[in-house]
Amino acid sequence: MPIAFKVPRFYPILDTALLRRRGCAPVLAAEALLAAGARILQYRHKDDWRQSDFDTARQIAKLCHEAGVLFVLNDRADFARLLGAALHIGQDDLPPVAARRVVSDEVMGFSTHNKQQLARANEEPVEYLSIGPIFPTTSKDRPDPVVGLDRLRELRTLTAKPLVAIGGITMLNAREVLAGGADSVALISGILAENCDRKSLRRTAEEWIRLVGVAAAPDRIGV
Ligand code: 3NM
Repeated sequence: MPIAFKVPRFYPILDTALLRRRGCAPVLAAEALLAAGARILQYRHKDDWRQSDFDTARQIAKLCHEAGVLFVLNDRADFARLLGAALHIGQDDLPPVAARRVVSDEVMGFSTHNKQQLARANEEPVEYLSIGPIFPTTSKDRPDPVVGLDRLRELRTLTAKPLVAIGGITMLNAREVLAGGADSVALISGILAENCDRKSLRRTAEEWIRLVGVAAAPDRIGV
């Protein structure tokens, strides 16, 4: 398992369902994000996987690999292994210990939504945790109850692992989320520009990077 993993502060997620609804091609969106300077990129496909979805993931994995950017696949340990990708799993996926046996040497992230889950997840063999939804979101089916900024500050103290905040994060609230103790902000709708052309997507990502920075947060000491 990689040690001392640091999660980049700007964590864009390409959600295939939202991209389709907005008429955005995932590979073009990935290219724009990489051109802007993203250092991590997740591919999230919640529908049944077709060969074309796997091919798209493979193309994006290759682009990330060439750019030295961490490519993260959501949910599917088997496909992550085939692509040499990092893996992000949720509470209803393969448990972390089992997933670790599939993607032995890759970075793994694990979603949590409340205090109990976060405390338990802290003991799991994963490199980073996520917590959310911080604010109301329309990008996830049946989201858990909103965590909010006050509880984020409280939950931060439960783990020294890198903590990614997700859910309803926008350019207006992102800095408060980081000030609340998150190491990174993960974004689905926030990375989409009004128009899905390469230039607009790149400009939006550049704006995000100017706002939150791209580098990983420094080590957290004494948590
Ligand atoms: N996971 P947006 S909230 C994928 O609570 C996801 O773990 C969440 O999308 C969690 O940035 C969420 O558009 C949706 O709000 C994030």
